[in-house]
Amino acid sequence: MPAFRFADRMLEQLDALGRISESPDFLCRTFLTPEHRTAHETVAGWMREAGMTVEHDAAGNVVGRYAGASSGAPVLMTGSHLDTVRNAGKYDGMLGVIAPLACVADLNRRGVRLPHAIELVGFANEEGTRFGDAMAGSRAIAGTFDAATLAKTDRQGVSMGDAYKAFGLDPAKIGGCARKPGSIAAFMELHIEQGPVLENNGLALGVVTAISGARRIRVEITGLAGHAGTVPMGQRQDALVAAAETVSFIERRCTGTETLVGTVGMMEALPGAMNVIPGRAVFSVDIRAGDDATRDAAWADIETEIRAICSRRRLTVAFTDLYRSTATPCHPALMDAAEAAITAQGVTTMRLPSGAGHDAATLAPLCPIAMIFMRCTRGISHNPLEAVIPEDVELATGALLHFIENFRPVN
Ligand code: HGY
Ligand code: MN
Ligand code: MN
Repeated sequence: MPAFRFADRMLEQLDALGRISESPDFLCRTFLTPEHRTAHETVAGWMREAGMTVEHDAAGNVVGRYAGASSGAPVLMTGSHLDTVRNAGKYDGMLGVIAPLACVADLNRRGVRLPHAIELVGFANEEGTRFGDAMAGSRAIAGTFDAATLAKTDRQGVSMGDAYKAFGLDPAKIGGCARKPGSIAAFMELHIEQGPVLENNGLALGVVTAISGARRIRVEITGLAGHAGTVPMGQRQDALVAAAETVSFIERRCTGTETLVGTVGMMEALPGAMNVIPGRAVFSVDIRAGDDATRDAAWADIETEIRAICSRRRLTVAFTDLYRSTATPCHPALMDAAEAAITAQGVTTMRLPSGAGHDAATLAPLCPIAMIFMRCTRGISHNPLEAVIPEDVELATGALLHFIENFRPVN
């Protein structure tokens, strides 16, 4: 006898998706790879079992549809991403696909048709792990996909456009994924919080108020490679030392301002030999804040400081913008509906911003958006230690089902 109405099956499905990885050693499932296809086809099978029709769209998303009581009914869209970061946890994104799937399966079991249709999307490339640029799947649906993105290349030099073709998709058809304005009544995303706030407040679920806007920049510092044993310390043009100074400055500049965060997640010292002074340093900067002005002011200071460090050390520097998203508020009436759905589960809740980016923010130009956060253990995410409490999964899915069943379009 299952312990829960939803969570037992859901946790099995999340475990199954957690085993679909490019590496036997850790979870990594990136854009336009065989593992992308396997995960999407697995979810498509579950969608069909739940009574949905399924489409794999030209952008690489998997889209399930549960018709409403009448044709032409407005559409409530929900979902999240099925791709992951490297060495990922198995709930970031996937929870937001498996929970609505459980909701639709329950509606289908009960023979319930709602005044609105439900579209459940497993988005592609929310993380941007392979090409740096993120949100390709949700941008395609929102109608904001930029074809210039197709020129972005992965570490092997493969462009996104070529990867689409190798995957069997025609990038020229991505524009056709765009939903017409007004065709989607709202988008609701359930996601783990990926931070400690809910847990610190002893709460299982929260209502998201706004989603931070992020910028990702690639920085390449060039000096002069040299012999580690012969070049005196005062005569070096060491690119890695300049990069190290930069990382410390980023931490100082981003500390002390509410919602502002700065991260250097990737760093390469080239040519990468122990007895060679690094002639090049290539690294990523991820900078975010609750409002774009705070974020952009911080980046302006960081860029100025990098240029000063390089000038002092007789180095050159090049910046490449990889990704940019804007800080996005959630819809007030949908936040109220989400709060009502949570309290209907017999628990209290709170409202909180999201420091993480989400497909929901990308869909904001298309329709009103809302998010429900679910507690994750110690707030850990983007890490295989990511963990959830089955009772929370049950509560979150009950709240999501309440939101879905009671949804009414907002203006
Ligand atoms: O980076 C993010 O905020 C999200 O995990 N893509
Ligand atoms: Mn993530
Ligand atoms: Mn995510």
